[in-house]
Amino acid sequence: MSVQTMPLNEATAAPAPVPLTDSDLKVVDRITGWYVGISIAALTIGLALGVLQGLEHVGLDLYPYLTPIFKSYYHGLTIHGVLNALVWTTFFICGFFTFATVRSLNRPLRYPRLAYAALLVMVGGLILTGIPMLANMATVLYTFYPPLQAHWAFYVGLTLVVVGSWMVGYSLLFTYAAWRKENPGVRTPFIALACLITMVMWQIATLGVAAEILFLLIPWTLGWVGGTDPLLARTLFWYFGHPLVYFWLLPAYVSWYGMLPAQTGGKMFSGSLARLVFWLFLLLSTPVGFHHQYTDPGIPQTWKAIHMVLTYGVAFPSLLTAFTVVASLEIGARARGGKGWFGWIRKLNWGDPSYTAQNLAMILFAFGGISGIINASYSVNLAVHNTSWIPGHFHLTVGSATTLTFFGICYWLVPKLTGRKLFTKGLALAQAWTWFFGMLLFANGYHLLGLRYGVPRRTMLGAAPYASPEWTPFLYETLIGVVLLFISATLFFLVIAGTVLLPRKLDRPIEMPVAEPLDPRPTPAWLDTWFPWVAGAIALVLLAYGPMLWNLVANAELFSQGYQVWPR
Ligand code: HAS
Ligand code: CU
Repeated sequence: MSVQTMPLNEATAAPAPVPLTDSDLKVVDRITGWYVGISIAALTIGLALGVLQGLEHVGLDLYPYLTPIFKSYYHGLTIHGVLNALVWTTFFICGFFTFATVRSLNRPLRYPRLAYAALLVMVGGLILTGIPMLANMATVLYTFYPPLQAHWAFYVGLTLVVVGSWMVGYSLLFTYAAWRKENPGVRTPFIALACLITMVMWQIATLGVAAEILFLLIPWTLGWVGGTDPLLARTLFWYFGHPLVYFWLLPAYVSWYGMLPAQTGGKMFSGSLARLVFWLFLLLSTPVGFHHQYTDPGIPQTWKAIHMVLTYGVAFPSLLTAFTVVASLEIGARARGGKGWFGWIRKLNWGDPSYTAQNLAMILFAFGGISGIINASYSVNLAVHNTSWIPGHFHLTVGSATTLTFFGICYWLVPKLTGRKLFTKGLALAQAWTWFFGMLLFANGYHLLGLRYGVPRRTMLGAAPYASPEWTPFLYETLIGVVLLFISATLFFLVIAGTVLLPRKLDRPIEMPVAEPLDPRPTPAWLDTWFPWVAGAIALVLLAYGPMLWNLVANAELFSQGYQVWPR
């Protein structure tokens, strides 16, 4: 008996399930195609600027030669951060989730027009953000900390991108509600449940940045209020900023748990554990933001300590993931003849670029996770905060766990959406491996520079008068990493462009990979119940943020004027 089709309460009169037709699938594929296309276009520009930053750090500043377009290192750094960290991720995730949820529920979108409207709002927001950013009127980096002040359109555009992503979430939740009515008592399929939990977490998280932009930044840039309160703004930002990193990570987990085992002949080690991990992220992702503000004055140590403890709590579901996902892959490798304690690793599906990219992403994430756990310590953080250690950490996480996994997903999703063969397996494999080695060197160099020499982050190191010759070997290590990453990025665009443009039809249709659980029995009902988890998440946020936010709002002083300190 199939797990997902067994009604637990057959007496309930439910509306008949709505079948998923080819034309419904076309709608979803079209929407997904737009999101994925836009995300890759944004990444192209973003990665090119990353190369310029790497070169600047070894004293090769190319920005003076590019002045008609890119005015300075900081202009480039802003575009790099916004396009890679905010646009590539958010657009890709909205497309991937729409695709995966509909297929997982096996039901059409409840309101396709809402999904189209969401896409339009997000694109409108992107254009509005992009114009002042490209015009050097919003060189405020991707965290846009006040009192740095961007053009108002930058903030309004970002707000629209967030509102559009909410609409994507509503579109999926309405679809789920309709599915639930038609399938009372049936366990939600894992992939759909995991996407929906992530979207609900995103709704809670984005309240912080929405409040920051709407109540503080927009009135301030439009001159409606005399100034702003940087500490309150930073606190609202990081309320959002930490769960933002899990919004980047969890789609990779959807794939690692729900899809990747099937790509190497394995099974999901435990369906219950996989669900528990996602619920734990809903519960614990948000009330940890003060770990980004350990050095901020004005927030008492007690609150920082509480958030530290909760941060160690939210690392726990990732530790569970490390063990269970590896076990799921091992099942596949052993079924393919793998033997020994570690010998089975050779039998994983290393010939498939989609699989390989994601497995390499997981290995890099093991290192990125370790540096995260180091950051999380209140005392050790003081040694690494605002140093190049932090970009070392986040290039292994969002730049590898997320990005390399999304590349791997593209290697089956783009052929699926276009009906064309992947161009070519060999190049795509080379892409994954060059990213892996490039990022290892790049991140290792950055971690060491930050830890040993306190090399600052967000800084034009090539022009720093305090630069020391001791930095040089590590900077050259990062440069080799940058060159490999440049080769890798070029290969990625070649593979995608070749797949989309060359008329080489698929021999066989591709389906979304879906990993079956090892134990086919239904997971316990409490792992398919929203109320306690959502209520718990809200309660924890209120406890961990409520008193401090209340205090900051009650004592808010809109004293700070805006600054535009960047070179024009
Ligand atoms: Fe972080 C700063 C703490 C995870 C991203 N983080 C950042 C910033 C970014 C970022 C962008 O506590 C900079 C923000 C800025 O601009 O200022 N981070 C953590 C902790 C975790 C963590 C505790 N971060 C992430 C993820 C990110 C991300 C995920 C993006 C996707 N981070 C911090 C802190 C700061 C910070 C402080 C502030 C620093 C400062 O001073 O400013 C944890 O969630 C990590 C848990 C992960 C693990 C790893 C599990 C391993 C797995 C893979 C297993 C695979 C294996 C290989 C073993 C415990 C799941 C198998 C191999 C085979 C062959 C089969
Ligand atoms: Cu964080």
